[in-house]
Amino acid sequence: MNNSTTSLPPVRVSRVELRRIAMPLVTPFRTSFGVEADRDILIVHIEAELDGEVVHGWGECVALGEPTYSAEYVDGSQHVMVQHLLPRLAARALAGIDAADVSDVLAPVHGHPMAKGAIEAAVLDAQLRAAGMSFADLLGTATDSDGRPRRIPSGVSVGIHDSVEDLLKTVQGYVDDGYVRIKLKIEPDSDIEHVAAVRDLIGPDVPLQVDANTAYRRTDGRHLARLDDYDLLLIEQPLPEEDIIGHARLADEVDTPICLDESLVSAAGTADAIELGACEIANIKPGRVGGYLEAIRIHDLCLTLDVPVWCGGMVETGIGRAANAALGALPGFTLPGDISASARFYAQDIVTDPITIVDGHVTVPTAPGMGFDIDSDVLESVTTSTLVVELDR
Ligand code: OSB
Ligand code: MG
Repeated sequence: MNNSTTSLPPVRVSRVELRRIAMPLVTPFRTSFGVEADRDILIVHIEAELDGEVVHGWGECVALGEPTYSAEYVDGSQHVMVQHLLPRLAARALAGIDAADVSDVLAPVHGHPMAKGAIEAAVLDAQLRAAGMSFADLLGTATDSDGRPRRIPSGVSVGIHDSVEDLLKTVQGYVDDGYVRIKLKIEPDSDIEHVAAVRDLIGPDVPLQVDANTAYRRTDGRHLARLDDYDLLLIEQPLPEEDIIGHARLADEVDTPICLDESLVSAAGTADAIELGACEIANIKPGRVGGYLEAIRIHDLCLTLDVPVWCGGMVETGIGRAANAALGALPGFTLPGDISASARFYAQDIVTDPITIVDGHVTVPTAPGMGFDIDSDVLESVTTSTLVVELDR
């Protein structure tokens, strides 16, 4: 796949359904920016047509309920889609559009990568379904070199716990589930002691990393260097997203590799962060960078520059989770991703074949489209509102 086309036949899109769903989490998920107990998720459903056949396409917008991870939030994503993105897309979509065109058409609107990425994903899903091809086939990640179904190692992201005792119980549960890598959410006052206790529990051989979601300041270098004692794979996004130079300085002060999440919103910006020495490892999240196609470009860039990458998550349903698993099997993804089982977050997923883990691994899904099929009954039961946008009026 090159930059300007997916090489799939374009589809005509006439109708877009914006569906909001309410998804309770199995346990509240606490990060340095807040606690999430229910996900309010915007699903983009397009009705498309190719050679007289109707095809559907689905994309998940990963924006959270509040603008606390990044500036996007789900009400804002829906608003920008209805008022600014879909009107700009309408003419092209009606005439026939390729997913690779979406970001160019939407480029006049600044920001809103999660909203744009969800639309692009829905178009790509429809094109792939029309072609009877999976995203993994398009990427070449469906099978390993022996032709067997491809499996990728699965890591789990563990929220901040008030007590170390509770944290250890939670972590032990995930180790028992088979997860091959543990990521601890941290913040000042819930960091060194928590990491030390978890390292002691899991022993030296289980890969461990931490994610601060911007909770530290430039002056915290010496404090964060204390994490060097626990053999962590990486420290994810310690400083505010715009502080690239601060991350570069931290990378000199701390032995543990510095990984960026929030700071990376495009391939161009990722190249700059790497050149400045701020990004020793990259977390690639398709929603944060405007879609799967930009995510692939960042992967390709990092592979060329020898920067290890891994696939992040945004507590996705089976829609985003399936696509992340196909993406996360590309060769540059040399570290386990936050691609856990659907059941780590949801008692009931909205897809017919939710992601599971077996022996610590996820099998790359190969269903036509982005790798999932919608369970319409479940989807209906969790839908809180539906807004239809007809592109021909
Ligand atoms: O920073 O990686 C993050 C969840 C929501 C928002 C930001 C982040 C996360 C996670 C969970 O860490 C990742 C997942 O398992 O989906
Ligand atoms: Mg993160």
